[in-house]
Amino acid sequence: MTERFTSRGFFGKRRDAGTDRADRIPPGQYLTDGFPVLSAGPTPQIPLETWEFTIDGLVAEPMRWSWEQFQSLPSRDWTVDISCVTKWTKLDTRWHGVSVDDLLAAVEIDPRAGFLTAQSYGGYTTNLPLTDVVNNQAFVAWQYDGAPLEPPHGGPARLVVPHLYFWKSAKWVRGLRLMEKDQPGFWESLGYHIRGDPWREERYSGD
Ligand SMILES: Nc1nc2c(c(=O)[nH]1)N[C@H]1C(S)=C(S)[C@@H](COP(=O)(O)O)O[C@H]1N2
Ligand SMILES: [Mo]
Repeated sequence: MTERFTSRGFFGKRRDAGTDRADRIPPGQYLTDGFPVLSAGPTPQIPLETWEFTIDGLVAEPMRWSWEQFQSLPSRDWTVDISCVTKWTKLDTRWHGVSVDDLLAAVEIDPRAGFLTAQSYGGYTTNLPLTDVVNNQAFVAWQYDGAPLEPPHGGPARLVVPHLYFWKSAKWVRGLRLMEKDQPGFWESLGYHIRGDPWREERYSGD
């Protein structure tokens, strides 16, 4: 079902690890070694016994995983650079989790679906085109730097879409809803850019 996206070489373009660090910092950003916490509300407490992850919307049959089922999906380590619209960039962040490709492989996507909304425990949402989450560009992580992801940073699990501003990386993610049209999420409805590419400085709507 993802073959309509897979043969296009320009997705998932990765900056080489050998590149000078300066070349990895998007325009207007500064480097940080810290890991600031940015949350629009309180950190939700989600017991693993009740945690679940759902893919629904424009799919033949919605799919749902318990925590235990989710942990048994194929997962791997990821090392990625992240950039927040508040202007910090952090290089070589280390995560462990499952690719969105492997999650989408579990459902039959309606051909009309072109976008999705990531939905979080606590009510946060953010919208993404499907083309920005396939081909190993995005993953759902439950470990950061070799340890369980801390709740303030989105634990038990968060979406990570490293090539877009970090507001697209929904913390406490509980599912993906596939849609025909791009529907602005939380920050996007408040004037942030609909896509949020840091290399194009897509910070606010109109940029
Ligand atoms: N559920 C949820 N996800 C969220 C947010 C939020 O408020 N709620 N903030 C976003 C923003 S603006 C940023 S920059 C990053 C911050 O992640 P961090 O707190 O781990 O640095 O999470 C994003 N994901
Ligand atoms: Mo942010």
